[in-house]
Amino acid sequence: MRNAMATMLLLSAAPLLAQDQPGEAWLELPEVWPEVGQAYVVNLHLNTGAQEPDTLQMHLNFDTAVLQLAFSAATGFPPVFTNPDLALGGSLTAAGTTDLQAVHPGENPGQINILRAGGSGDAWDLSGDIDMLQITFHPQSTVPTQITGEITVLRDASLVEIGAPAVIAATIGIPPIEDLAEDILAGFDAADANGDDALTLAEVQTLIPQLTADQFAAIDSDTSGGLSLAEINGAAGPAGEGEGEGEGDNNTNGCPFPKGATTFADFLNWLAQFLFIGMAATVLWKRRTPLS
Ligand SMILES: [Ca+2]
Ligand SMILES: [Ca+2]
Repeated sequence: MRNAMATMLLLSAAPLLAQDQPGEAWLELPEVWPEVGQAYVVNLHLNTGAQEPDTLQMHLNFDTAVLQLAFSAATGFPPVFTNPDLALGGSLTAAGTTDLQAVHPGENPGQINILRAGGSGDAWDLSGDIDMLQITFHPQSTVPTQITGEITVLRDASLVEIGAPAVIAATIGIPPIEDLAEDILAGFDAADANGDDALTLAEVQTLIPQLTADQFAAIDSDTSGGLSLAEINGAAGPAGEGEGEGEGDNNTNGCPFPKGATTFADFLNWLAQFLFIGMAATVLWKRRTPLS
């Protein structure tokens, strides 16, 4: 379970691929980890399918203890915080679209509301994967946090709904080394391009583009420049070992089952095969025994 959670964390921390369902929105994240004091620019995409939308309503939520918008200024009354860093995406700008409202409400600084109230005959002249917004955050911390939200309304020029209400979610922040190790473990074979049973920094970065040399070094305990399964298992901690076993933390090198999920899993696999062969042999033996 933890493995799966860690994988989810990383998958969402990596730049997200385009969604293929009309009506979906998603966040494209930078290929670097967030840093306190460094602008962190997130791009919001929207897939309108083949339709040219005319009406849009969506919102995003984020934790202001971890993420703050780069700049906010109150305008009008009641105060509405309009953020210049909520820049329109390239494709919207190219289409000459200036009527998208993106507001950062003063009464709820952890929310961005995005609205485009159109009407029949007032459709945007664009479709497909649209760059909606570029949102500049200033990370206050690098702990993993989520940006969530949803599209509630997306309609075409005939006011036909495009897709269904869709959830928007991404996790950003730097996972602990043991979570990183678990994700490397899960993608080990795919990342080991040259099949030498060790992962170089470049190979690991095909899996986790944001992984830094320092994070790599934290797992490369023998400083060989390559990560072996044993090193990654060691960095992954006891999470991968049997939850009910309780033996992982106390394992030493002298133990018949060295610390690591793979080795223990191999043992279980061997045990299952042993039992299966035993059962098969019993069945065969019984079949060969004449009925009396
Ligand atoms: Ca390799
Ligand atoms: Ca090594």
